[in-house]
Amino acid sequence: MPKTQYKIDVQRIRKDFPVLMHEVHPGKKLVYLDSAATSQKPSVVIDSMNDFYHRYNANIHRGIHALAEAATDLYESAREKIATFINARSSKEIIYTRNTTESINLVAFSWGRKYLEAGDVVVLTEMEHHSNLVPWQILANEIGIRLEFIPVTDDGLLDITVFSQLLELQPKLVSFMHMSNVLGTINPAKEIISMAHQAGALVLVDGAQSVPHFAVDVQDLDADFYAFSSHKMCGPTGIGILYGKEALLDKMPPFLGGGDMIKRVQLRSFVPNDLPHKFEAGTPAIAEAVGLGGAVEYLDQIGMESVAAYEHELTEYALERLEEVPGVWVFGPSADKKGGVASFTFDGIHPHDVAQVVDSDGIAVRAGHHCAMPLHEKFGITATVRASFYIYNTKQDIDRLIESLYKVKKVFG
Ligand code: 7TS
Repeated sequence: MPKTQYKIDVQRIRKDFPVLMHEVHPGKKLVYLDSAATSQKPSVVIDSMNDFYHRYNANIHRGIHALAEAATDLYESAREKIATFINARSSKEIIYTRNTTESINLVAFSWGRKYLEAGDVVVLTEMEHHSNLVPWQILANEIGIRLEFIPVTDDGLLDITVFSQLLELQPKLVSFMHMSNVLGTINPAKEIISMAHQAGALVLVDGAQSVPHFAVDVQDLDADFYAFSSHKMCGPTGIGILYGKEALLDKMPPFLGGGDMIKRVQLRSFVPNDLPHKFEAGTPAIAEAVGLGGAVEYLDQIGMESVAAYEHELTEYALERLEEVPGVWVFGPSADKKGGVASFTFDGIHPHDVAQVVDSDGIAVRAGHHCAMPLHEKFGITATVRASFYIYNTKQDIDRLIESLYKVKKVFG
């Protein structure tokens, strides 16, 4: 991330997140360093959902009554905000799903089953989250597609030389994470997409860790599909997004069948609805869409350039301070190539033990394989401790973590 000026008043931002005011153990105020798992929610998001249930609750796209129209307007205007946020050409290219996982499964199920045949190559990477591995493994078992992987180097980067060689296999699809949830690596998405396109492949990007943390422009990237989750970007759980180029989505068969995704149904046949509704079967997460719209507005007001620059400063500081602790080994590249994630091991101490001791100090970190077992295997470990940062974290939060790590050393050292 480039060094840019930012205009973030972190103390003011912290006041927007009610959960940060609470003590999680007596006398221990929460230090939340687990935003890569899920972010905290600002009051504007919580209030927008409460307001929806207090004043507008109705099902969408079906009633003619005033509330149904208001609910539909709110649901659709959130879609417009999301389209603008990632610079999609049209809100028809924004499909509401449940999360990143469902967005990727939608592409595998609908596009994959229509366009992939036995022997076709899909290129993934060794750093993927399970949600961008298992859907393709299911297709490999079912159809016989062949999976190839861009290797991860020792310093946590994708090996682009091997990627160019894999492109000689003429893959149908390349799918990779924009930012790693374990290493923090920000992958060179534009370069990978352009190389894949030159080789004739389509590209799906897992944006679960990128959209919340830096500006993403799907047109500039020229991504064919881009998946992300609301809950990691200040929005509620239960809703996610699949962006897809209209021409591609238009030709894809529906994912789930049922109400709302159809124009007409007869006993033995149906006519699918237009985009984006073709992919939204059944009553969707309406209040959650409203909440996500609020989250997008909130992030937009802070400015994604400022979010990225502030998190970069925190990450640099965290890596410096972690290096001071004897026995701590941080994975992934240097701060200039990564986002706000620091995963580490602590000599001879199990990550779960580390997490438990720091929790007693009110500090929330995650310990485990972070749904990236193959990546951990690659590094010869089964688990790491992960601290991840967002706009509401401070350097004092990191100081408290470091202090607590010295305590861990005392207990287990
Ligand atoms: N892709 C990446 C890069 C992720 O980090 C995650 C969630 C997902 C996909 C799946 O997102 P979901 O919203 O569908 O669950 N990552 C994590 C994590 O690192 N800790 O908890 C969830």
